[in-house]
Amino acid sequence: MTKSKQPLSSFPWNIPATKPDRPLSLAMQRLYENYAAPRPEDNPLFSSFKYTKVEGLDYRNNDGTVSRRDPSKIIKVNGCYYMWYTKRDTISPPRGAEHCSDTVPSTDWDLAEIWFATSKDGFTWEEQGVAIKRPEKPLLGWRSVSTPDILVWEGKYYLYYQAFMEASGLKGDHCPVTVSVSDSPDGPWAPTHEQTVPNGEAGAWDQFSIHDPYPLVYQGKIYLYYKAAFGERPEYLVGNGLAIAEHPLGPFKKHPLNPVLNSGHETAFFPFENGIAALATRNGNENNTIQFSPDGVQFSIASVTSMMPVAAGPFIPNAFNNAQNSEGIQWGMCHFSDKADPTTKHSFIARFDCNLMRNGSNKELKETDVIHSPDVFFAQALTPDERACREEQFSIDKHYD
Ligand code: AAL
Repeated sequence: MTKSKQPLSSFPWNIPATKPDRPLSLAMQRLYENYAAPRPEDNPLFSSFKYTKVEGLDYRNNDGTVSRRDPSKIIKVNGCYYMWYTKRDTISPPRGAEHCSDTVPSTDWDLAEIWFATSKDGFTWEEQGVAIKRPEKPLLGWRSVSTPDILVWEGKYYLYYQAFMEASGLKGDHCPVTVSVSDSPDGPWAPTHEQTVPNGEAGAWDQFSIHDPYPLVYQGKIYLYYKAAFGERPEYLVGNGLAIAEHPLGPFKKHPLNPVLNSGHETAFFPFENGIAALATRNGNENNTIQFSPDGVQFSIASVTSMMPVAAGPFIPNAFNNAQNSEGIQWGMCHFSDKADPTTKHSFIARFDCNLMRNGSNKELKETDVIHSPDVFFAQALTPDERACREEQFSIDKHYD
């Protein structure tokens, strides 16, 4: 006699492609409601990341006097990839706000200029020279110009960047954003000397700084994302806001719902399908997530990942064409900051690869079980003070006797 098949009471072995019609734990509900697919391998906005050191950029034996960081998004012009970045070439590594001078930098991005490099393959780069020099005092950015990003609009090129009027670290990392214009990615660049994205009004979350300007063209307008850290340190948050303009020189109108991302430092944004995706790397409850917004404003977590690129500047083929059926990103440049030895502190630019492609049939770079070498963990060692404090606490803590 054959046993009649009973309806299964357990969650099935064969992963249902859509939400099954049965009671679900919150976790399993999220799996079906919050993500594009239950398996990350099938989620176009999930990726693991791989890194490659690049050829062609010299760091003076890593002595800390040369630093390159915060690469822009990458664009391709006449078969050549272009990136712009902060370059510091100073007589010493950063010495902190107390010890800085006209020639000694306070931070890694103090006394910096904006340089650019080109590449045929994204692995070997050729530095082409300075794009934006520090202007004469008291013009905007006389102390330092840093953290650039690029916009192409109606045949012209616009570089947005942080313009410091004092050494960063003196009061905070205070600066507005300005813009320079050129007819060619090779320059020359004409500075506007204007605060293109000004700081917020007194008391606002972005009152002191507009960091990491990141322009895209979306819905026929310039959507410029930016970061600000707010709250008195050490109790602060890092948020990302949006400022929208009809012309690259502004006026930029800040979105009333700012901040639009509650986490993410040096956040990279890219058009994806008909919306905007973001790499929320570092800082905040939602660090290490990739997020998506159907309208460029309302972001939700699309995936949780690890080892995300710091200060990512992806190659975005269609950054400026209104995010229509956008494919996504596969690689870009990022930076690593070598802070282990304060006497040689600097950053260097490297390449990352990922798979954040829509309709990607290829399943490479979708690894959720990324294993680090023990060194990575032990590099996060307790400081001597933290260890002493824990030893003391443990010796008096009788709760576990
Ligand atoms: C980076 C960026 C901005 C900050 C500083 C240089 O991480 O967020 O550019 O001002 O650090």
